[in-house]
Amino acid sequence: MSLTFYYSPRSNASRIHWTLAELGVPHEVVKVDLRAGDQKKPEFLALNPNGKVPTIVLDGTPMFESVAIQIALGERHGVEKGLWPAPGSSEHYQALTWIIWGQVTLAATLFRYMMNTSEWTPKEQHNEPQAEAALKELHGLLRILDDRLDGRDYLTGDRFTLADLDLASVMGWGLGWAKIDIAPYPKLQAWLGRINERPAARAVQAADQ
Ligand SMILES: N[C@@H](CCC(=O)N[C@@H](CS)C(=O)NCC(=O)O)C(=O)O
Repeated sequence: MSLTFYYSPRSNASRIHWTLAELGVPHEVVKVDLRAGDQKKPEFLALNPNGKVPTIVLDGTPMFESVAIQIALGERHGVEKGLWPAPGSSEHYQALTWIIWGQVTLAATLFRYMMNTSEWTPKEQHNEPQAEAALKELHGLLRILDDRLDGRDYLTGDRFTLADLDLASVMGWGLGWAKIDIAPYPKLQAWLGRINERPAARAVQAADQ
């Protein structure tokens, strides 16, 4: 088994850093200096033509898109560690549903809100009605998540999985950045608290500073 992880701190790669810490899988880390433009170098583009992290090379095969990497690592190493449900189980289908929802629906809405409000995007590209619509949609999604966690400690039941990790990671950067108060979502708030207390989460947050 060989695994090389192309990483940059405080980026989308942090969730994979956290996953690898949870799994305790041996791997090599290659730091990609995004400010210096390492991600645009031909040798990196040959692995990921998008020029983005995270990227991994798993037994010689390059992979990109954090959610695809999460699922591959979960299926390969997470099942035996109890961090990913056995393929074909009901929990597996639930984990797939929520991990993809986190990316395709929740993160995309957060991103839309960000594009219309952030100081990182030029003001002339901001659109107030779009921002308002995205924020309203976001609150609807947080309500869905809070309801999902009613009577469940984690997304698929009483066991933490990499789906929880992935969504909590989106929340970590997104909600903090968007300054969204999650007090109206107490189950969501308690779930985030439980996840962020995990030793691997604390270790990675400290290393990411
Ligand atoms: N959808 C991709 C997004 C990856 C992404 O946007 N990575 C950013 C860091 S957060 C990046 O590498 N940016 C470098 C660049 O755009 O030049 C994923 O989830 O892996």
